[in-house]
Amino acid sequence: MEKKVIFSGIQPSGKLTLGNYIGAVANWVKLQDEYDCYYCVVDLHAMTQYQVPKDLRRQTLEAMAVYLACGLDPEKNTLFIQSHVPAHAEAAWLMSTMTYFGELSRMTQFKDKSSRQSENINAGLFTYPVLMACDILLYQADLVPVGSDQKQHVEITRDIAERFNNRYSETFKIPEVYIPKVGARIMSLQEPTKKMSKSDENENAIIYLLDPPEVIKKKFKRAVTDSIGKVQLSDDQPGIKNLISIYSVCRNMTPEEVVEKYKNEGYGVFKDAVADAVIEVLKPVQDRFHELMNNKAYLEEVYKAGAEKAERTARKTLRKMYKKVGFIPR
Ligand code: ATP
Ligand code: LTN
Repeated sequence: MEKKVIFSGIQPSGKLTLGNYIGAVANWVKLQDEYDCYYCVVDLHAMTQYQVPKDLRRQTLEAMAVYLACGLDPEKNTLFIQSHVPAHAEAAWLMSTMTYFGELSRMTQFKDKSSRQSENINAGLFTYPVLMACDILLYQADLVPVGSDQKQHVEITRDIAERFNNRYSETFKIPEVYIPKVGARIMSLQEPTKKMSKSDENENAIIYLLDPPEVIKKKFKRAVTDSIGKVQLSDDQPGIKNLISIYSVCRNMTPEEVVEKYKNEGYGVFKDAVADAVIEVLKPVQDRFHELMNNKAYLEEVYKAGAEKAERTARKTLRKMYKKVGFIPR
């Protein structure tokens, strides 16, 4: 039986965070044996915020190195860079003609980002979900593993795909979203009611995957908690709840088991334990990352082979799309 297909991606819009790891990459690693996986560094998407060209180049390569360092095997997965496969941008134009202004206006990411970057509400920020839909649909993906902030984008992908299928006959697989049970939304360490996001200006709010141990310790020590003073799962304690999720994922325990273990400890002790758990998980990732960044030739080999393989699959779907809408083949 053929393996089911997975597609997912991360924007190279900054240094990858613990949120990206727990919400996305750590799950990708778990899925790589069972599925035929396409994992992409979505540089076209990153352009919806201004990127300094040389930083974008570095961040793209670093994201690729992080994928490998976290344990994604290039023999089992197709690892590639979005701009290397032009079919994504081509498909996005066509699909944008089948996506409505009204539905794009309802996207919470668009609303959030346009209030955060009010000086640069570009058209790409608005049509972002169309390109994301094409990423997924070109590979006929069954499953899209993402953090919970991306659920709405997978839903609109399904709507667009169904619309195309209804209008032109069955063309796309309708994908399902896959969200982890714990860690689907790691929160900012400084404002625990907000998502930890790599484009946050406050560095203390974010654990970067490449933060050295002392920095991780310091950031957790400074993490905002509450005056209740008890390690327990309560909506009135978003800071503690977030730390419990992080610990629980890193130590492979349920949140309830974590509470049981730390319910009689103070926040200081618990924060140190969380920091240690994160440091332990990130240590091998960081070691491998530094090795990989010293071997650019290998990284190039991986993303080139990935692009070739991705291109074949994507072209096939794009050709089908063009034919169905009535474009004359060259
Ligand atoms: P940006 O701040 O530039 O929008 P981001 O940090 O939100 O970036 P993305 O590249 O948009 O990261 O997200 C990549 C993947 O990581 C997505 O699957 C997203 O759901 C997941 N992710 C991002 N932040 C978190 C988080 N705080 N908790 C859980 N998952 C997250
Ligand atoms: N929008 C996603 C990144 C992304 C993606 C995708 C995720 C772009 N294309 C396709 C899954 C599938 C984000 O995390 N901001």
